Amino acid sequence: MILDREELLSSGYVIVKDVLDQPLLDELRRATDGLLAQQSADDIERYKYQGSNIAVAYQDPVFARLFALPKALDALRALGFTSPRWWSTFLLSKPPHAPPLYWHQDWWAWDDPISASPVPAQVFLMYYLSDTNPGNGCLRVIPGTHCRHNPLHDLLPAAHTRETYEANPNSVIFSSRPDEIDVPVTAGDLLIGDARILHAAYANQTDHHRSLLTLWYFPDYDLLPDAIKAYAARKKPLDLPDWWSGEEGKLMEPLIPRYNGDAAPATWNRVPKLFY
Ligand SMILES: O=C(O)CCC(=O)C(=O)O
Repeated sequence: MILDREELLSSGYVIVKDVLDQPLLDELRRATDGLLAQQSADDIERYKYQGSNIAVAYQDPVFARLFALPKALDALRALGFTSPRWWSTFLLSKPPHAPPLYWHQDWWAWDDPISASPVPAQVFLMYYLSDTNPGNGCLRVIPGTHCRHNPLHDLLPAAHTRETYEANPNSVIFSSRPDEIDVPVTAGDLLIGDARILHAAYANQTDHHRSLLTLWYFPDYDLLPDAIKAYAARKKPLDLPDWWSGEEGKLMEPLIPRYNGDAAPATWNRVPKLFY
């Protein structure tokens, strides 16, 4: 697989075509529709701009197969990353006629000097489970904002906080930006992006839901500062399912971030500042 590392480093994202085959897409649709059906009314209201915000881990073995998908790990290798670790996954599903998602970025350790590196410490791997376009809620990005200041940075609150969940729909955080571009994809494509890039999503104006699985990885864990590793590895061990002793558990083991040193964990700070 040949991918352009320079494109990721300069624009902040790349698209890899046809990563999920039809049977895997079908399995993921079945598993994610099952999770969506269990949402509480409170969560549906709280996460209305994201559509849903469901933590996905080992509810179904198909998710472990997705997190360890050889084609996706090959894509990371082709981009020059050699020690990937999976951190978390969220199901963001816009119901029919859902509002747009606010502009934001998702990096969380802005006090650490690694935040100013041209190379991403953390990336998202996004899999949309249906074709996307501006009419059903495709992604929008402002290229280059993962490492360059943009006027929008000065207008945004920290992402995924009460301030964004309860934002007025007329707020600037939903505005059209002169330098934004649309990122429509075909179901099964893989969108890899720098956690620092400014992004948003259109409203879903259709009668069908639009589901997205966002997988978070540290693409080169071995190169990260100890403080980031210490934070990444401290997540409470999940209750492992019965199937962990089988094939899928073996696939996941090398992808789990671990840290045995004694560095203090990095501080959580989602407000960008190192560009200034
Ligand atoms: O829904 C989308 O297309 C993007 C979701 C996202 O970026 C987020 O919730 O952080």
